[in-house]
Amino acid sequence: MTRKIKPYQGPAGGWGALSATTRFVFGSQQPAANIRNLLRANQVKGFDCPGCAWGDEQGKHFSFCENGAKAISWEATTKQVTPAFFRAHSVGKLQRQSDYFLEYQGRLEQPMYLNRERGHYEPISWENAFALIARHLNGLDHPDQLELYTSGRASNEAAYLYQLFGRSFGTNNFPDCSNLCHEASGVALTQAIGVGKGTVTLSDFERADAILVFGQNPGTNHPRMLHSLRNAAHNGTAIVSFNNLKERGLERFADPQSPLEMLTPKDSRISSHYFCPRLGGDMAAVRGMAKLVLEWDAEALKRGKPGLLDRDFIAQHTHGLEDYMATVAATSWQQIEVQSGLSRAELRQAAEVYASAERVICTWAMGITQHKHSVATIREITNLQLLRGQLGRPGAGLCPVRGHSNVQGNRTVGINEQPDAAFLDRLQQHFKQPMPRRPGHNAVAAIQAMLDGEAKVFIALGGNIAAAAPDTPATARALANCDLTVQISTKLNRSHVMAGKEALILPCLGRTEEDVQASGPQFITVEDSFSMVHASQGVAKPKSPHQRSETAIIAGMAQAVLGNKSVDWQALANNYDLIRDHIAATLPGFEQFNERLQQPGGFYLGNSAARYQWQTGNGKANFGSDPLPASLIPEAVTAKAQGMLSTLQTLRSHDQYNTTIYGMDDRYRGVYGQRMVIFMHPDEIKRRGLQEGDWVELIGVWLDDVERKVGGFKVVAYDIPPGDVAAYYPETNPLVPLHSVGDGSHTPTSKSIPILIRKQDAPRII
Ligand SMILES: Nc1nc2c(c(=O)[nH]1)N[C@H]1C(S)=C(S)[C@@H](COP(=O)(O)OP(=O)(O)OC[C@H]3O[C@@H](n4cnc5c(=O)[nH]c(N)nc54)[C@H](O)[C@@H]3O)O[C@H]1N2
Ligand SMILES: Nc1nc2c(c(=O)[nH]1)N[C@H]1C(S)=C(S)[C@@H](COP(=O)(O)OP(=O)(O)OC[C@H]3O[C@@H](n4cnc5c(=O)[nH]c(N)nc54)[C@H](O)[C@@H]3O)O[C@H]1N2
Ligand SMILES: [Mo]
Repeated sequence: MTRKIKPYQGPAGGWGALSATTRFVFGSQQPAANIRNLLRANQVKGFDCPGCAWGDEQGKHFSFCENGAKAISWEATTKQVTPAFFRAHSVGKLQRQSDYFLEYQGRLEQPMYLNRERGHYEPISWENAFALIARHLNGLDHPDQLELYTSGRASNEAAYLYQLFGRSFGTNNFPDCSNLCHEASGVALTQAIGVGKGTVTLSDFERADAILVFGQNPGTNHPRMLHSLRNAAHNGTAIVSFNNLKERGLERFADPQSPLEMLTPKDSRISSHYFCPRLGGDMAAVRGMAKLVLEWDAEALKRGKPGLLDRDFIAQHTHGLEDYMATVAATSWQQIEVQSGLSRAELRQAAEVYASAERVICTWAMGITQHKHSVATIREITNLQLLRGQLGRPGAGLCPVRGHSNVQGNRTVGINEQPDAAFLDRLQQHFKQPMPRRPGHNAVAAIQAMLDGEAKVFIALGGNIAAAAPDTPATARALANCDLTVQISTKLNRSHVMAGKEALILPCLGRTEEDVQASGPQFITVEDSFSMVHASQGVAKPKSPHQRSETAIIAGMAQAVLGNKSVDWQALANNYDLIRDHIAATLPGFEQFNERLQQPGGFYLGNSAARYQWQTGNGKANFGSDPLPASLIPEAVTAKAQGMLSTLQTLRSHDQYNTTIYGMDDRYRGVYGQRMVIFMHPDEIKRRGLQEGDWVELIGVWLDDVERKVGGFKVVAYDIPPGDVAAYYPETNPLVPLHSVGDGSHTPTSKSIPILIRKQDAPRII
């Protein structure tokens, strides 16, 4: 493995993607299985790619991307984590290994129990594992001492059964990866338009005149989105990117599935305009654009011309324009320019594109949702769209681009710590048993409850909370404080080794694998970012006879804990059609669920806002009128740092899927063979008396006196606004204070962490 930093000159995609895919698919121990799997990815009779939540283009023969191929091959590995492996590796020893090492060991193969006395995981039968869970749960003083975490890969069927299990037990404690991810989108959109989901469908991307992409790196995280953006750019659609970094995927793309683009030097320009705001500066940037649109509108009206606002839409459908206009008028250009880091001239260019386009889509991801004022920022993006009625029309709307492949579906079917009363009423009526009404814990609250000893049992349906959550040492203490931690997982990860006093690993089948139950082969369903629900059926043979489906595992736990008085859990695990019948009976939009899945490509759940039905308190789409935050970092923190503060964003490299590290390269950012790097502007490097290649430690500065520090990072000069720096997650998670969360979203502020950077000696082993 050669470590080097070498700026990448090519387009995103292209031969680099093809050769990386080939290396990943053929370089593994199961190339034939990988190819068979890939041919069935995102096909009508195949499985939904577990990579991301972007929608499927129907009728395409190949429907996967480089990073989808990695996710699929990674799951298909023939390597297994056997009892012999655990005999050879104590938990203490495993704790000292890297995340890459842990996941690289292969698929979890048998249920395992952590014998604390011996310090090793040992095999346990499924029955004994379920009995242990039942003993702990039935011994709790209160159902809210249980935390049920979900990561967004779980199917609709598994997630629905899981929430039914939790609520039948008596708790709404459903912390989930969404709380660390797109929560702000759900909160802001629900306030503004009455539904916490995007309003567009995939075909809208073909009809838009302008697409504004905020805080998102599709070249790595949603590569199939580049196809939509490329096609739009070819049709003359303006693509305006707002990103703290110059991401290659937003600049240029060569489609590895297009012979013309591969064989000629003809790649596609993606963005027509590219702006690099300061971290957290997007709300100010959008406010600047809105200010210009409102000014131009007023001038046009004065000259007797038609204005720029969609006055019919505003009058009929919205509330709060006057307050919003007053707030915009009260926001000074000075504040807008300082906070956004963009000049008035730049914002004018952006506003001109917006104002001259008939149909505009705004998309966004983590660069928008992981700040303190994320809810207000998404309200501001919505305000901009409301001004010109850019919603509910073909080619126009709002599009939060989700992360995990079924994170949206999980929320739809009830993974929600604050469920609405109507849903609970329906569950109660249908299952003829009371449902808990107390709001539950989100991810940060769950960690705090475990730290405080209020929560005693932690069960995770997938994911890797120990590495994904903020304040890593605090999260580790929280897990260690639990009487029992249970991980339903495909691969070994940090959460298995940072475990509770007692701990279980329950190995499950993956999305790509055949799932055969008593009634025969099963399929599951998922919902993508565009509210399309469709079936997904695995094609690969399971690797171990001991692995069970997520649904079967949940049913087994529920049966052991609750018995089958009000729900026949085993019957549901035997035949997932029956779970879908319950979903159809309790969730609006899923009527005749099983029948509608027969349509190739699935069905559209619909979006009330896209139909101009506003399920808000006042029955209107609401303008928000939050002022810009007075400062992006608390003033007390800035004062503590005495002028030496940097703002850190923690982001993904090209070779990772969240906490799963596939490799050590970040090709488009020119980083090879390493992950411990910090991207800094050359002036910022100089200002700190540093040089490129120096080793530094990063020290968190926060309102509390907790020491937060990580070391061994190499300085890399990069095109990033001075004062802002970037490094990879999860290595930087120890720097994110548990209680630095978004207003109204409670999402850790992983994209704006105040830190100091201090030179250190070269690490001994480099
Ligand atoms: N291959 C792969 N695919 C994935 C994932 C993965 O890890 N690997 N993760 C999945 C998940 S769960 C998610 S949520 C998504 C994440 O998808 P992204 O949101 O694309 O993920 P990040 O790497 O966090 O990238 C954040 C982007 O926002 C920019 N940014 C950061 N802060 C700001 C800001 O304040 N303003 C602006 N304008 N830009 C900013 C960063 O420069 C970066 O380009 O991807 C999903 N798909
Ligand atoms: N600092 C910082 N922290 C962040 C972020 C950030 O940008 N910066 N991003 C946040 C975001 S957006 C998210 S979504 C979270 C992600 O948080 P999580 O969803 O908790 O983490 P993942 O890394 O996606 O989980 C990987 C593990 O899931 C298990 N797994 C994989 N496939 C399956 C399956 O099919 N079934 C089951 N049961 N298990 C499976 C494997 O054991 C694997 O080790 O992290 C968040 N944390
Ligand atoms: Mo995410």
